[in-house]
Amino acid sequence: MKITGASVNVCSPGRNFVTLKIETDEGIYGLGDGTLNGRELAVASYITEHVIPCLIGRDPFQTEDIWQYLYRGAYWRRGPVTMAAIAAVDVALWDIKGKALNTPIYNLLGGRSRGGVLVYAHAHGADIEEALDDVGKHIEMGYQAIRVQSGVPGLASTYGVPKAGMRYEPAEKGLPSEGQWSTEMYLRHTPKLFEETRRRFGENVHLLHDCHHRLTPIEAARLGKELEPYHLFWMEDPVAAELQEGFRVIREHTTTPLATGEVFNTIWDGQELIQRQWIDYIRMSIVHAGGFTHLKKVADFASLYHVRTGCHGATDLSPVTMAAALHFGIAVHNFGIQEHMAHCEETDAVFPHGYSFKAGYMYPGDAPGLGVELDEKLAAKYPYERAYLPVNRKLDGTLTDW
Ligand code: KDG
Ligand code: MG
Repeated sequence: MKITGASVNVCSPGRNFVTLKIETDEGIYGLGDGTLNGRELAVASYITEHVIPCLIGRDPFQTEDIWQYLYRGAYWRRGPVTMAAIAAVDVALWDIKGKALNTPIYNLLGGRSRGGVLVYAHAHGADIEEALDDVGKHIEMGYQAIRVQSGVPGLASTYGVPKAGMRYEPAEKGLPSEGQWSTEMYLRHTPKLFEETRRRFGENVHLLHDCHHRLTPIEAARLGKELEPYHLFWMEDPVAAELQEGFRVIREHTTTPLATGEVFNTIWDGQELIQRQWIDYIRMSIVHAGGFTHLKKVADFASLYHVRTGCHGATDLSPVTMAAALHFGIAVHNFGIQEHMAHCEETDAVFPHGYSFKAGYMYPGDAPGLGVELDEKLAAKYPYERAYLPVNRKLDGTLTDW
């Protein structure tokens, strides 16, 4: 089999997505997601201008060699744009392999290690009461694991909480909006949120929380300690992780489990974190970390150190990545949990898919390959619209992590 052509589709059914389609001489094609929130066109151009010309004529079954060719062959390694482009190619090739062999991708990754993929949903509210109502709604929908975020009294906006009456979607059209941040206010408020959540819902639901890279190690250590009575499934991204050693300080002070890695692109971003057992869950995703070929190696490496997977799955990861994550999650032995932030109706219509949700678990379906399509005609009705993630400032105006 040979690759005969490839094209990049950029569309915006509710939000922007970058999708690669690779075609072969046998009429089989594969899809890959290359979406990088707020930087979509950089990946689209990287793939179109620099990657597609190198793919034509290659055997799509050679996923390892093509991965190495695109990674080592670029000389300029790593980084979110490069790795999202490589992921788009890698996932499309695995989709082709699965279709050609007439089997779902999970069978090529080792087969089923479990019956379903435990997922966590997002609950949020402008204050604790609203957030708790949302937790209740998600429990009624069948979720067994729920991330809880609430507005912080005194702050005009908070990460993870939508503007009144709107669906939560971090990227907004137009130039970046500016949020406000106060660590003091956040640290005073967050333990109360979880105290109330446990009081109302008891211990039979997994609770998660995302600090979104905003604390210093010692601040995160304090929060982790204060959250211990509420037995979180994890505290996510307590600190920005460029400095992996920052996690050592947190780890020395608290038994609250730690998760990080949604912004990592290769194993080298989290190698020390894993090897030193400073984290419990690695959140790297298929789209931002080079596809199945690299993420499988990360998971296998993590398994040696009792670290489990907890892949990023916000709405900026397209249904193509969601399907890929479910094949991955059902197959890898050290799977922990999968994030599930449901897409809007427009997105689901543009990407018809076979995966499903039932009673807290998701299932990849049994279609050959990924089990996701791209309706190109419908996609054309939703042209790309420039959008950015917000930026964040402390109360005195200092720019800080968002
Ligand atoms: O594009 C950025 C979002 O995907 C990110 O802010 C979502 O932190 C996130 C999460 O845990 O889902
Ligand atoms: Mg996060």
